Amino acid sequence: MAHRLLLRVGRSRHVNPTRQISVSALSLQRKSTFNWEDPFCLESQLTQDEILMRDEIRSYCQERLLPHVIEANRKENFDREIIREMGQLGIFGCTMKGYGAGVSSVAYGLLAKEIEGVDSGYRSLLSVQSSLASGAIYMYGSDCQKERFLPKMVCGELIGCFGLTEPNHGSDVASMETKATYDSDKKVYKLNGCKTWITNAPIADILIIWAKCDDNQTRGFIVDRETAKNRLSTPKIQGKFSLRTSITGMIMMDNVIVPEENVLNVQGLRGPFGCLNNARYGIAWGALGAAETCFKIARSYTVERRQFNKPLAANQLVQKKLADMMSDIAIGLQACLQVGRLKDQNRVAPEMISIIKRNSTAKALEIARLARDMLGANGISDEYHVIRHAMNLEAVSTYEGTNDIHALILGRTITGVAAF
Ligand code: TGC
Ligand code: FAD
Repeated sequence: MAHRLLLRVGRSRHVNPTRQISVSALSLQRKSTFNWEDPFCLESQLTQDEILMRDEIRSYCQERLLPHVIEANRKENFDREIIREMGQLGIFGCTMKGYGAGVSSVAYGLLAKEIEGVDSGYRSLLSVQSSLASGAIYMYGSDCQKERFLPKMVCGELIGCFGLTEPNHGSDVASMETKATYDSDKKVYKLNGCKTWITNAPIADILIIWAKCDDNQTRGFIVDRETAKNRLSTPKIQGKFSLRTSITGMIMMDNVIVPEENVLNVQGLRGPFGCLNNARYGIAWGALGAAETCFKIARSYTVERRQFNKPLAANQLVQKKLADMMSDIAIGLQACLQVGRLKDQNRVAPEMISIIKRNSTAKALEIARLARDMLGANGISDEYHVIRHAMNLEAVSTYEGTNDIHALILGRTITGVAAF
C-alpha cells in the first residue's frame, strides 16, 4: 500500500514540492513497521557476533535457568552447578581479552539482560564473578596474579566475592574500618574487620577485600580461603526476601594473613569504584531484562484475562500502563546501548553509568510493581514470576550505590557541591 502511494506521487506531473515531501515522508512512515517488542530497532544496532552470543545465552537461560527458578527462589537454593555451566559457556569475564572471549561491552550487557530476565540473583552472580572479583584482578593484578587466578575464575572453578560494604559503612565507603597492617619482617599483611551483605561470601574461594592500610590508603587484597584457614568466617545472611537465588553473607576477619604478593596494584577508592563502574553498567542492562519479562507477562495476562465482558487489555488504564512500560524499557535500553558503545571507545564517564544504573533500576522496579498489580491476586503468586522480580529489584536498586546515592553523584557534577 505505502509502496503504491510512492509510485503514484512519482508519476504526477504537476507536483507541489512541499506536498511531495510531506506525502513521501508519510509514505516512508507507513512503510516502516513498528514492533512493540523492539520499538527502536535495537536488534538492528547490534553486531552479528553480539546477536549470536545473546541468542546462545538466551537459550541457556530459558531452557536451564527458568524451569528451576521458582523452586530455587522458594527454597533459597543456590546451585553451584550453575557457576560451572556459566563458566563453560564463557559467560564469566567475557569482555576480558586474553582470559575471556574479549566480547564488546554491549555483548556483556545483553548477557546480563538475558540472565536477569530470568532472575536478578543469577545476574548478581555474573556481576560479582566477572566485574567485581575477576574484574579487580584483571584491572589491578600483576601478571602473576592474573595467571594464578583468572583462568580458574573465568571457567567457574574458583568462585569470587567482593568485600567493600561494612556493618557501619554502606554508602559511605570512605569511612571503612577494616584495617590491613603490614608486618615488614614476614612481608605479610594482617586483615582485621568485618564486611557484610557480600554476594557469594559463604561459598567464595577468592575474596577481594578492600581495607585501609597504615598510611590510611585503601588497598585491595586477594584473600585465598584455603590459606586464610580459621581466621576467616563467612556466615550466610538468613531471612533475605530478595535475591533468594543468590547467596549473601558476612566476612569476619581476625588477623587474616595475606602475603605481599596478593596485594592489588591500586591505591585509594578509585580501586573499588573502578570495578563498580563495570558492575553498575551490567546492572543497568540487567534490570531492564527483568522489567521486560514483567512487561510481557502483564501484556499476555491482560490480553487473555476477561473482566466486565472484555479483556483487561481493552481498558484505557491498562493500555496506558503497558505503553509506559514499553516506552521506559525502550528508552532505557537505548541509553545502555549508547553507554556501552562509548565504553568500548574509552569515552565513558562514571556519571553516565550513574544515570543508567539509577534510571534502569528505578524504572524496572516501577514496572515490576505495576505488573504485579495488573495480575491481581495472581500477581503475588510466584508462579507468575512478577512478585519475585519486584522483590529482587528492591535489592538491585539498593546495591552498587542506592538510587539516591547515584542522584547525589549526579547532583555533585551538576552543581559542583557534594551533598553526601
Ligand atoms: P570520591 O571523592 O567521589 O572519590 C574518591 C576517589 O575515587 C575516585 N572515584 C572513581 N574512580 C573511578 N570510578 C568511579 N566511579 C569513581 N568515583 C570516584 C575519585 O576520583 C577519587 O579518586 P582520587 O584519586 O582523587 O582519590 O569519594 P567519596 O567518598 O566522596 O564517594 C562518595 C560516594 C557516595 C560517591 C561513594 O562512596 C559511593 O559510590 N558509594 C556507594 C557505595 C557502593 O556503591 N557500594 C557498592 C558495594 S559493592 C556491591 O554493592 C556489590 S552488589 C553485587 C551484586 O550482587 O550484584
Ligand atoms: P546506607 O548507606 O545505610 O543507606 C540507607 C539509606 O540512606 C538509603 O536509602 C540511602 O540512599 C540513604 N542515604 C545514605 N546516605 C545518604 C545521604 N548522604 N543522603 C541521602 N540519603 C542517604 N556490598 C559489597 O561490598 N559487596 C557485595 O557483594 C554486596 N552484595 C550485596 C547483595 C545484596 C543482596 C544487598 C542487599 C547488598 C549488597 N551489598 C554488597 C551492599 C550494598 O552495596 C549496600 O547495601 C549499599 O551500598 C547501601 O549501603 P547500606 O545498606 O549500608 O545503606
